[in-house]
Amino acid sequence: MTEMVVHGVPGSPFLRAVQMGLEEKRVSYRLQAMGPGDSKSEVYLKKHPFGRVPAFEHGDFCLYETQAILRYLDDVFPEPPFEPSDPRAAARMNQIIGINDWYFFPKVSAVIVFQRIIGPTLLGTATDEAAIAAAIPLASICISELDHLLGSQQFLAGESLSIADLMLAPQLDFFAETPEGKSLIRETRLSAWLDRMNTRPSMRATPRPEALRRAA
Ligand SMILES: N[C@@H](CCC(=O)N[C@@H](CS)C(=O)NCC(=O)O)C(=O)O
Repeated sequence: MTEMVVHGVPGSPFLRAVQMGLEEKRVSYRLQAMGPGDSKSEVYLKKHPFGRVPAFEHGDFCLYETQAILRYLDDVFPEPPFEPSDPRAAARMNQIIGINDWYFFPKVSAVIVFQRIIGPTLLGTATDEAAIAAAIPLASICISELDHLLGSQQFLAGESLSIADLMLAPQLDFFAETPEGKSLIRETRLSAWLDRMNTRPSMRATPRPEALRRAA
């Protein structure tokens, strides 16, 4: 089979979402592990001109943007399906991906997880408490809305795993390492969903590096 390669910095939730997708499909792949600054290197920018991770290769086909990669995997390897056949469930999945990509990751997790864990642990920077405080209102909206959309379902877009779960589980698992994330998620149904996700072999096979697993 043509080799699949995923480039990324171990611990990145977007990278982990793609790795989980590959694990769920039981497809073998090679992880090309990068260091924190490598995403801006001349070589890597040829793969991903925006300098983000992950980047993906399937033979001579190169792709970036996590949801595009997961949708491609789902088209190439149909079982188990990652996209609900019911139009409303599929729309919910897409809505949740949008919440992650537009609100939760860039304005909440990238601020709070960076300030509490990545900066102090990997870069030796001090925590900016004001930046965290400014992100809390939107963090509350994100968590309460995701909890509402999950409702009593097993998975975010219904009764089976979808791209929404693959993208949100690594994000919320990392966010839950921060005191803010822990306290926001604790009383919601997302907490049990995250526990269920954490029992899946795809999450167990893709743990964050030890340094990023310590509670902030
Ligand atoms: N829209 C992109 C977002 C990817 C992204 O922002 N990844 C983060 C890591 S989780 C990143 O690359 N941060 C900058 C860096 O590592 O240099 C996707 O879906 O793949």
